[in-house]
Amino acid sequence: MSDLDITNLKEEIAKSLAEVRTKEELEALQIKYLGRKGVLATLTQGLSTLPVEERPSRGRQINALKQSIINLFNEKLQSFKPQEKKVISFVDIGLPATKQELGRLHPLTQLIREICIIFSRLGFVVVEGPEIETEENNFTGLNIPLEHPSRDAFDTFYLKEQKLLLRSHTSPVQIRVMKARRPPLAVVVPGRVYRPDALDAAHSFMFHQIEGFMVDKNIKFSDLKGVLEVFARAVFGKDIKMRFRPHYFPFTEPSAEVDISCIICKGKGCSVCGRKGWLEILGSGMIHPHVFKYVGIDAEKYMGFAFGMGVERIAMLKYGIDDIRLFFENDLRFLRQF
Ligand code: 2U9
Repeated sequence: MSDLDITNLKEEIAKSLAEVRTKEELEALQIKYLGRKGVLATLTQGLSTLPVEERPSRGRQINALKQSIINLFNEKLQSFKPQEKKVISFVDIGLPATKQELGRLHPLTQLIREICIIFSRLGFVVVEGPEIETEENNFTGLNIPLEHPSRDAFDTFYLKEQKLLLRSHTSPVQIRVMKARRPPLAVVVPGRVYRPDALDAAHSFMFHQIEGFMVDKNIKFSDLKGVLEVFARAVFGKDIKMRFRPHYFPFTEPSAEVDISCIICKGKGCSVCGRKGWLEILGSGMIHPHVFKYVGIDAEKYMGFAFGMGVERIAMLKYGIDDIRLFFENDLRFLRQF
């Protein structure tokens, strides 16, 4: 092999390497030239056919050629290694941003907070209590007699242990507060309550109540009316009318149910209000002297009003929802509207 052949071979390899695009192509080329039966190996084998005195210088030539070819292959191999720094520091500011799904509060949580804020502006404090209660707090303290149907196992979830139950209303929290603190008191209590009702469009075995009470010297029924009017206007709009209908609750005397003029037909009568023109929103009354006696507050000295409402009912009226189950099914098409 002449010097010219060696230069040609180097150029031939450099040209082939320039066209290589993949590691597989590079490997194939490597086998062709540097492999056991490759071009370089053949050249080396050819040494034995030369006269003995020419072999050393030709051997050195072939070795130098082999080394320079190995260098060419190594250079090409380097070009396939990932250029890490460049890739990592590359930020394409033209790409659209990844969308962040924002969560939100459940509509009932939103409404509970809204109602609590309305009452706290009027001076009420918010108190929460346990969902597992005693019969005393849930019934006895509230002047609910032993034979009252709400005490029946069909109307209250009783637990096996220690005569405990799942509270059927939030009123036991008010008993706890009145036992622990002295008047003047103005308290609202939001929370879950439980009743063994079959699930349908209007009933759920778990729902939410907010109730409140105020106790001081000289608290009158007119104070109750004023507070509830501020509440109803804030939730349903300032144009609504209100009426108090006489009713009976064991824990208040006198008692009244409160209606607002129908927010759909403005009192004319429609399918939502059952042609009555009025929607019932809550129960209320003046706290019964028996309740004051039970918690150790002097009923001769103090007076108070109390009210209670179902939050789901308020939400259904406010937003025109006709099925209570929508609140608990976790359907995002419903929840995203709030
Ligand atoms: C104490 C004394 C009295 C709270 C009251 C109501 C009337 C009432 C119901 C409305 C619909 C509950 O969700 S509902 O089923 N509530 O009608 N609640 S007065 O009276 C109290 C509370 C605590 C110590």
